[in-house]
Amino acid sequence: MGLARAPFVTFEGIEGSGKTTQLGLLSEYLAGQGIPHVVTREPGGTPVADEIRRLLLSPREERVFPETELLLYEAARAQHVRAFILPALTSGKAVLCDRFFDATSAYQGFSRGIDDARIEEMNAFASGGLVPDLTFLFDIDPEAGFLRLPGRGTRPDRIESETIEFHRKVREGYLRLQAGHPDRIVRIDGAPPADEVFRHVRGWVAARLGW
Ligand code: T5A
Repeated sequence: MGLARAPFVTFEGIEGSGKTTQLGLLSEYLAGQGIPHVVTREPGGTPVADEIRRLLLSPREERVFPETELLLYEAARAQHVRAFILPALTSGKAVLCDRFFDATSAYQGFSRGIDDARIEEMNAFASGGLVPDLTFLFDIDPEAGFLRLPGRGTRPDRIESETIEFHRKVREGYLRLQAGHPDRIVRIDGAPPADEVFRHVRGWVAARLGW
């Protein structure tokens, strides 16, 4: 594998794609194998980043402009990478992260319309050049994803309350990213039952990371 630090694995997809479920299954599997790892998510992962998460996701009357949204996601990421992700990786713990900078490319870039060059520059600045070793993209039709959300038992947040058209563009953005980074981003069909999806995840982590 040849990494100077533990592996960094990210989980991406539209709302209801099942990425949080798959991250949990992989964490259980790694715990069973005695592989040291931590689980985290974006936006969030530290007290400061969690405060930014609340700012970003609470439904509110005032319009939040795409530029504001981009800067807040990147601010949360800058804190998360330096205060949590890098210390874990360099101490030998793998990091499983629910969303990372590909979410910014898909949501703020492709769907909100901020240009790619700016997003790439901001992603690189906030992440300090850290790039995931492996990214899973759980792909599902947005209508099917939304049908799953009531099962979670939480109310839709500010981004989930966007139109279905917005989420279709996010999906398209993710597929375009996967096509541009086929070695790093693995697309997995998110529609089958969770245990079936997880068989693919296990296959990939065995092949790519030796887990
Ligand atoms: N965002 C985030 C940006 O705009 N830019 C950024 O840079 C970043 C980092 C984060 C929001 O912020 C946006 C994207 C998001 O809108 P969040 O609360 O973290 O918000 O929400 P999500 O990441 O969207 O997480 P969700 O929980 O909504 O979706 P998941 O993770 O796809 O779904 P999951 O696994 O929780 O499953 C949802 C339901 O489906 C069931 C589960 O049991 C659960 O009930 N389920 C399945 N049912 C049938 N078959 C399967 N295979 C299933 N897998 C799960």
